[in-house]
Amino acid sequence: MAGEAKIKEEKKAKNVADPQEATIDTATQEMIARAQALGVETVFDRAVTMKPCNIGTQGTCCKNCGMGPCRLPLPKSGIEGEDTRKGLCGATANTIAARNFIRMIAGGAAAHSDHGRAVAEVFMSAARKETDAYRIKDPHKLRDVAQWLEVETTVEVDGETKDRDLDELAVAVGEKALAEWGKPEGEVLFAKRAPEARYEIWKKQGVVPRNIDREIVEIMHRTHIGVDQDYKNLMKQGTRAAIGDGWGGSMLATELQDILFGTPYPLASEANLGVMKEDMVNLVIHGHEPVLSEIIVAVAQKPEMVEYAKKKGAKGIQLSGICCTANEVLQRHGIPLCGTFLQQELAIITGACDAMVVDIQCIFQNLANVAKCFHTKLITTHPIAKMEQDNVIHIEFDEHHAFEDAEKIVKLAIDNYENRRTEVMIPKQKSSIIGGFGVESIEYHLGGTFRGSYYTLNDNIINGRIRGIGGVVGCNNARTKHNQGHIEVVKELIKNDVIVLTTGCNAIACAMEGLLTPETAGVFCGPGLAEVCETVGIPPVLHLGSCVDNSRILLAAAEVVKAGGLGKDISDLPAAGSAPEWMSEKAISIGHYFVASGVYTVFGVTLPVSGAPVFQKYLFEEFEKMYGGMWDLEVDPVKHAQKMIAHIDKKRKALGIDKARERVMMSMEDRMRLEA
Ligand code: BF8
Repeated sequence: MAGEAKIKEEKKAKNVADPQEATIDTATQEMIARAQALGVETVFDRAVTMKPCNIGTQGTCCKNCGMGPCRLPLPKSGIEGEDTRKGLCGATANTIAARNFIRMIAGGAAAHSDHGRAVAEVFMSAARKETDAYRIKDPHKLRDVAQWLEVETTVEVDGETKDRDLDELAVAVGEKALAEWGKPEGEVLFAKRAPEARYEIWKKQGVVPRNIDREIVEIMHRTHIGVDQDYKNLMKQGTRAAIGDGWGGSMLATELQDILFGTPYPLASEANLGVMKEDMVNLVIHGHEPVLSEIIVAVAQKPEMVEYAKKKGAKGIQLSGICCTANEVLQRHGIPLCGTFLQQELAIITGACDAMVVDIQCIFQNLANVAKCFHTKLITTHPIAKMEQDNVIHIEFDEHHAFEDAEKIVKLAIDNYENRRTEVMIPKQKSSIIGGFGVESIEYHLGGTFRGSYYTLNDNIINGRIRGIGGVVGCNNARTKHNQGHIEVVKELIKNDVIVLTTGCNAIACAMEGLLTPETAGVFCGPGLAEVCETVGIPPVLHLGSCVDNSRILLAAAEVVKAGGLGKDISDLPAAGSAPEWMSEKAISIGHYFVASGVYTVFGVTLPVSGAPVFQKYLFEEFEKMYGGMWDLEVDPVKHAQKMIAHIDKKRKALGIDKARERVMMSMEDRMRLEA
């Protein structure tokens, strides 16, 4: 014990992270310790030496013009009487916090939506047969999506109605989809995929997005000095842009990816750094857009590539993924998850990463510095995401020569296998998982053709076996213990019979913890949820994909409403959202479109609104009156989950199904199991 205390003291003195304090994951702890032993700095160490700005954390630093930054910290004693704080132009704390908040929505919506646009462009190339690297893999979904985009799916031939030619249909869908970003009039077409009652609320509030880009641009305009100075009006625009993300850019990204690359169905795989293999070429794919990673998967599986790897002394090629690219290639191909956002440097620190290829979003610039300490080739591929360090290789990926680009990348990794210069140390830890869920597979597992597609799910919610639905998503954040919030929130929910739909880094965290297996149900779930999961053979935590795939959660919620018995709108459902360890602007946009869709949404860590209490109250309380959904912040994971459960119970009561749940009896055995 004394020895342990001494090590902690030494770490503090050296200004490096204590691995046990930094993460709950033992593989991550091992790699942080190895990095420190090798003198390689990671995000965990930087979180010790660089403290966050207190005023920025409160959301009340305005740097939107050259007279500032104007800083309006909340006085330690709080605000008594009138809040007289103001910036040089007179902007109040509410205005500043609201401006900052919706600029975060703009950043997040732009990232998701630009990803969607890139997919739409590749889709268009494929539809026009300008590339042979991609083709339509899900014609059924193409027809379904065509209807939502108001594209005719049939033609009249000699008085007979026939299905429209698939290629012709794909071009028409591509054109209509691309127009969603910048059409001069009308509104985002997928808004009508929300339940009618929800769409009517948006209409009444005047927040149906006109097109995807316009709402983002308008945020930048309104938050320029001297434009919108009313926090409520600013939030109205933030809401419109966020809906344009969730029900627009992100949803288009998901749908077009499914049509091009295939709609996911459940499959088995593994998760954590232990998926890397010492005697194989390790190529780690990291980022977000699957247009690149799909082709890399295809190329790495080619027999001639595997042969080439063998010639170079390796047993084969091991692909694995970091961040949402990982989720994309897991969902469709079963490629294992190497780790979450905070583990990206650690994959290189194993000494076994022969190449890491990145595209866009959530990529640390410090990867280049870490790669320099090892043999790892770091490859950027996207014209909008380059790095300044000279050890980074840029291979610009283009759908017109996709296979050549991917072959170059895979060969670079293979050629680099023999250059490993540090002792390889891959942690042993990895967990078995079932991924690949989506709106369609939930329908298959928990549905029925009788009385509506989500009937069995709804029935189990109504009879109380399933208490409600939790959408738990989002990032890791180095300001809080890696994965602790994710895992404790999810475990508390499933213990209380709340089924969890997960995406993003929460999904990877749950995968690493072994929560994505049907067997988990018998160990961690309450008796009702355990019974359902064991009967249909699904995990209590369903992996729905990447962060753009949060649109799958929206559509699943719309299906639950449609199946009946649980109200008329998403806000009537016994459901709640959560991002326990959020950090990105994308998470704020997601959080806000959940709220605008009628979902009570709790974030962990911190929320940049605390310095403007009136604005915070608007988001936390008054939003519920307008949208049925509202924000909340809770740092403690168990309380966080309990707040979600309290909201779920409130909705059960409003639906008159609270009594049904009381009839779900726990046996003595059940109780002992849960208390153990
Ligand atoms: O889009 S959950 S850390 S990887 S931002 Fe990034 Fe956050 Fe992970 Fe995916 Ni989403």
